[in-house]
Formats: sequence, C-alpha cells, structure tokens
Amino acid sequence: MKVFVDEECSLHRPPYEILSGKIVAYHETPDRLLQIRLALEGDGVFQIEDADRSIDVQRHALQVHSVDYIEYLESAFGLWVEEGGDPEGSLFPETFPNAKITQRFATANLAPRSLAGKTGYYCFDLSCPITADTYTSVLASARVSLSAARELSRSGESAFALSRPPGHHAGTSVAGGYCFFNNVAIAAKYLQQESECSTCCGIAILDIDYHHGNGTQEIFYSDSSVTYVSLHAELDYPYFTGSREERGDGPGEGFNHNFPLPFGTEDGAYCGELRKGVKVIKEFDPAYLIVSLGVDTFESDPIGAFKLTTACYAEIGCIIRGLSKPTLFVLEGGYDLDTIGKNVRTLLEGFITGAV
Ligand code: OKP
Ligand code: ZN
Repeated sequence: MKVFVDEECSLHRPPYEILSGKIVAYHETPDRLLQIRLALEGDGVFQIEDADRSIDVQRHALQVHSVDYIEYLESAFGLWVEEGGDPEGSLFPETFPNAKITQRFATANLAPRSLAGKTGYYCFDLSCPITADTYTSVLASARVSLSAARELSRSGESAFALSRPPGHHAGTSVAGGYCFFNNVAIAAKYLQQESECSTCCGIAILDIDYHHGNGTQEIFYSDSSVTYVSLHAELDYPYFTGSREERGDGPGEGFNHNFPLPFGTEDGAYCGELRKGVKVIKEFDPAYLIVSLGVDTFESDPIGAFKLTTACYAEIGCIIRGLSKPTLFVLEGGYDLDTIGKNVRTLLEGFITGAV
C-alpha cells in the first residue's frame, strides 16, 4: 500500500493548548507522524511517497470551505503580528459568537470586521491556535490527502494519507479540535470530480476516530451523494453533535449515521457496532470508501476513554476490507506516541491481508 507524506505537515507546532482549564503541551504533535512512519517503513509492505507539490490545494479546498474562511486562515497570523502579536507565539480565540449575542450577525449573515472577532468567528474551541507555520501545514495536510485520492482514482489501489493537522472537526467555515481543513471532505469532492460519473459518484466516509467528526457531518449533511457513518464516544468532545437523531437534512436525510458509544467501550462491542455501520455502507454501495482513521480509541490514549486493544485494530481493518471498495485512509487522531505506530500498522495490515 502506498503511504503519502509531506514534510511540511510537521511545521505546525503550537506550544500549548488549554485543556480542562490548564495550559498543557499540545497533544497533536509532529511526533505522531514520525512514530507512524517508523512503524510502516522498512520491510516493503508500505511504500512511502511524497505528496505532489504541483497540486493546486486551495482550488480543491474551495470545493469544501468558504473563501472568507480560507482567506482568514491564510492571513490571520500576519495580521495578528502587525497588531503586536508575538511572531514566535500563537493566535488564540478569546471571544466566541455565542448564539445568545449574535442576533444581528445571524440575520444579516455578517462576519465580524475586527481580527479578534474573526478569530472567534472562524473557530469553535481552544484547540486550534494559529502559528506562523500553521497555514503551510494545513495546505500540506490537504495535499497529502489529495495525492492519496489521486492514487485511488488513477489506479483503483487503496492508499493511506499520513497527514496532520487532522480534519474531521473542521466545517465549511470553522476550525476546531486541532482541525483547519477537512481533509476527507476535500478528498471526497476531488474523487467525485475526477470520476466519470461526476457528482452522482457515491462516496462513503467511515469515521472511526474516537471523537465525532462534526465538520464532515456538517459539510455533507444535505448531500445524498456522500454517506457519513461515525462511531464515537457519546457525551465526549465535541459535545454538541453526534447523536443518533442527526440523520441528515433535505435530500441528505437518511445519509448521515451516528453510532454514539459509551465510555469504556471494549473490542467486542466496538466491532459489533462497526459491523452495523459497515452494513449501512454496503447498502449504499459507494464507488469509493474514505476512512477517517483515528486510533484515539486505544485503551491508553491520553484523551480518549474507550478500551480497544491492538488486536482489535486488525479486526477493524479486516471488517473494512469486507466492503471490497477502493479505500482511502486519512489520519485523524491518536495521541499515545508509544502505540500509535503499531496500532495504525495493525489496522492497515488487517485491511491488506484480511488476517486477524
Ligand atoms: C481531535 B481528533 C476534551 C477537550 C478536547 C480537543 C480534542 C480534539 C480531538 N475535554 N480537545 O478528533 O482526535
Ligand atoms: Zn479524535
């Protein structure tokens, strides 16, 4: 299996995040990519390939994100430094447009004009500080997923996008949960445009990260050509999305499927629910499958509260293999540096070989 990488993914390095009221080291680190790469390379099972620098990433990102949001991400840090922000530091939102104070903006559909206003408007939490290098890495991350998607559309071979920052919390015009561009959504739009059947080309997105992919859900909520299926922790971050009742809207109704699971979920129960999600995808019969691959479901993940073991990742890979679709795996979360490499490798090998 080909694994796509881009060294610019490692430039984004915020010094800290605010978690449970504490300033803590940023969990979403470049070391995550390094550990996974070390586990995948060396024995010929995976071929590491550089993403294509000639891909016009912004053009593809515009199929998913609004132009004002993209321009904000590109310019915010420079504007902040002009206003006196620390060039070595990171830009955090401080004031959010809570629905209880935004009547004027909601009715007129206005974006705030001040930088501080925009910084709250285009972000929903404190997990997405912007540094001098953030936008470079955001582009690189999407470039990796586009390169892997192109491999699928050209060869039909499944591929893995080894990228960061992750993407599934990022919506049309909002960053959050370490995510800025929604890499799987950008890849899905690319695959629909590249394939002969255009937008009727069905895509299924299976999100097995521990957290609900609110951004992916939002982007495709009214779209019947993309089925979103997510297994995630109920009652955990991002708190306001991911219920079973969220089934899509308008023409997209019935094409969004959430499987919220309790804290402490173990291998057997997880795979049982995964089989249900896979059944939904089988019935939809997509041309391509995209997997939002997070291993923060692991028992020792520092921010997840499921209890999956390494053996379970082989079974997950095997269950996904059962769909027999050209499959694009895109990295999302997973924060235990000692096990992230082994767990990602085990899942991909389960998919490749079908052995558990
Ligand atoms: C990104 B991905 C919980 C705070 C959570 C952000 C988590 C982002 C996860 N109390 N902070 O889905 O792995
Ligand atoms: Zn996650």
